[in-house]
Amino acid sequence: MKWGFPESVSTYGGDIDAMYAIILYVTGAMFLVVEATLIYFIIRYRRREGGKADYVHGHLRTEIIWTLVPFVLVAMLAVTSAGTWLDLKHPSRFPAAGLDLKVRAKQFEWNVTYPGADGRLGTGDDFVKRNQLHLPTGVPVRLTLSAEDVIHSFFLPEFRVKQDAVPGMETSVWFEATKPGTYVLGCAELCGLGHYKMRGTVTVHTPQEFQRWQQEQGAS
Ligand SMILES: [Cu+2]
Repeated sequence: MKWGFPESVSTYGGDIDAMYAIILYVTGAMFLVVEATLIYFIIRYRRREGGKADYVHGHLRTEIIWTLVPFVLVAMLAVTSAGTWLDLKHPSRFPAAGLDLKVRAKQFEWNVTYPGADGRLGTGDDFVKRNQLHLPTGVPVRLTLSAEDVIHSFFLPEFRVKQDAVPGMETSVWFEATKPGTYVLGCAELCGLGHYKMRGTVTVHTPQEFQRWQQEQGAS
C-alpha cells in the first residue's frame, strides 16, 4: 500500500516504507483496541438510577499487564527496525561513497559543493550549485550537511531521506538513487519567514549523463 507516499526511488526506500507499515499496523491495532474498550466501558458503566460507584485502590495484576504489553510491543518495534536504522544513520555502516557532496544550508537556500573532475572535495576544481542537487543512479552518494544560521532539515521525500542540518555541526547522510528523473529537495524544519520557499531540485542522471554534466560545470 502507498499511504499517499510519493514513489520511492532509493535503494532503501522500500525498507523504510516497510518499517512505517509495521509501526502503523501495530499502533493502529492498539488504537482500535483502546477505543473499543473505552466505548464498551462508557456503555457498560453508564450512570444508572440507584447505582453506586466502587472505590478501587489499585490492582497489581492489571497494572503489570498494561505496563508489560506496551513495553514488549515497543521493544519488538525497536528490534525489528534497528538493522535498517543503523544502516541508514550510522556512518561506520555507510557503503563506500561513489560520490561525495557537501550541502550547506542557510536562510533560505541549499548550497551544494561538487567535486570537480578529480572526484575529490576540497580541491581547486570544486564547484557550487544553489538549490540544485545532481547525482547519478546506481552509486551511493554521501552528503555532509551543515548550516550557517539556524537549524534546517534536509528532506528528500522520494528518497526517504530526512536529516537535520545543525549550525556548528557536520552530519552525514547517504542514499543511492535507482531511477533517473527530477525530484524535490525541501526544508522540513521551520527556519524563518522564507522557510516555505527553501526548495531545491534533485536531478538524477544516468551515470554517463552525470559525467557529462559534471564536466560541463567544471569547464565554465
Ligand atoms: Cu530551512
